[in-house]
Amino acid sequence: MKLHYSATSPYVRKVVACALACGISDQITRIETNPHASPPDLLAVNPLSKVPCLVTQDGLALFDSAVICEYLDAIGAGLLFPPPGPARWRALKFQAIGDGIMDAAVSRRLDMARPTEAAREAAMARQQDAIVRALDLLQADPPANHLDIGSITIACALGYLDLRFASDAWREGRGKLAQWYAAMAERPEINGSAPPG
Ligand SMILES: N[C@@H](CCC(=O)N[C@@H](CS)C(=O)NCC(=O)O)C(=O)O
Repeated sequence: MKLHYSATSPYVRKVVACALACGISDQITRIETNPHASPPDLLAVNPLSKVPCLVTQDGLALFDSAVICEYLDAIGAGLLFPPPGPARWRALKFQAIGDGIMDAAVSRRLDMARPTEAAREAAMARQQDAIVRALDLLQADPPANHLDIGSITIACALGYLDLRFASDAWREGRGKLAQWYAAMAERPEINGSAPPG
């Protein structure tokens, strides 16, 4: 397995710690990666240009850290994600708190490095590029037509683009994805959870 890796990323560290805990770290080859430079070999496996990204023996590209850790636990010792019950919800809640601290701290550090309007514009353009690449991936490989956590999340993400960035015209050139979303948006679960207005 190959792990797109950055030594200072707390999310990468989480994955490495899980691999050690599962006894499978020797199966992982680290690929030193600067995600902020959007290197082509990272973009080829993760349109969001983020580390960690794990490419499995079967060639499956997995991100983000929560997904990778669950995968490693499934193929390894299987001790890190307790079965459904209070211990599981508590462990997942702490994962969410830890991830939330990382999100806030990493974002704070990036903002410190962006004192000017030009730097802010560049950061916004970088986010937009990530969205466009992710939309292209979804157009090429749309989620399931039935409800699962993946299709629900993608439908909510596309709904948010319509709500906040209606002028972005994300449907242009992405007919397959637009069709997929139109069908999903009619489902009572997606329709019934839409913001008012
Ligand atoms: N939710 C993701 C966050 C990963 C993340 O934000 N990684 C940072 C490095 S610490 C990154 O790759 N940033 C590049 C970018 O945001 O463009 C996870 O849990 O893996």
